[in-house]
Amino acid sequence: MTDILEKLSVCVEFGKIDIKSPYPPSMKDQEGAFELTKNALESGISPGEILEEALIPAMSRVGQKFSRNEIFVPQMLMAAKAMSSSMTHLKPYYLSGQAKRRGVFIIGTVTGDLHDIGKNLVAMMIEGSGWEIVDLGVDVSADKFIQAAEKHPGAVVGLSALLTTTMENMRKTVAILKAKYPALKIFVGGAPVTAEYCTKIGADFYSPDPQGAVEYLKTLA
Ligand code: B1M
Repeated sequence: MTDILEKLSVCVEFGKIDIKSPYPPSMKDQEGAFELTKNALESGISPGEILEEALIPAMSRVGQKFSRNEIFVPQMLMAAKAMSSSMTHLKPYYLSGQAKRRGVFIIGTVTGDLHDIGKNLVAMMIEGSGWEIVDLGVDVSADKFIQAAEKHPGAVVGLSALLTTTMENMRKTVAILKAKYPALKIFVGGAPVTAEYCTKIGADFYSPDPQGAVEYLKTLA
């Protein structure tokens, strides 16, 4: 890994958002994830490398430390903010190169779940592959998904869940949506979700990552 990606990964892991950010105190006045991402892109490192080699491994380390009670929610939140500041530079790359919209993809994180980094990533990748995105945000009720499906006939719906406790809300949302729109294609994902769970709750497709989502959607449009 290049020096710049290593530094970026450390910034995300420790929640250093940008040069002005006072947190963490040990990194005061140093460039943060915002500047380093910009520098990395300017030096020719691809958005994919930045994501795969710096950002995702950093968030994975954050998760492991949180599991071991070595860090707590505030630190995790700062790491998420640093990752989001990096993503502001990557987003235009994911959005470029689209000729025409292939369809509408409605996406949201299910009720009770506030995690949106992975969901945003999936949305960006799908948008970059030519789909119009209707992003309903986080903590999205089944009603909101229904309203969006009504407004966009023929759309595909994507549900994200990051907590084992909110997987049940994913199941309920799928059941409500399928009862109203049996032909609606529903895509599920998020760290605790599996292919088996997808089948069990009657969703149509599961992918552990954004690329799988993009590939699946290619088969539909
Ligand atoms: Co939370 N959190 N969190 N958290 N958090 C996890 C998920 C956790 C695994 C950490 C841990 O314990 N190791 C754990 C869940 C445990 C469990 O349920 N088994 C956890 C917990 C417990 C909690 C709280 C309950 C903590 C508390 O308050 N005590 C709380 C819950 C709040 C709520 O939602 N109601 C909470 C809060 C938070 C923050 C707000 C501080 C922050 C979220 C900020 C935000 O999203 N804006 C946060 C963060 C940052 C994390 C970790 C560290 C990172 C998540 C992340 O962004 N990963 C996470 C640990 C971890 O995952 N390593 C953790 C990077 C992202 C790119 O990956 O979201 O998995 P991910 O998305 C992937 C795939 O899953 C997939 O593609 C993405 C890219 O590869 N994917 C899809 C995701 N959605 C998809 C949809 C698809 C297809 C693929 O189709 C539709």
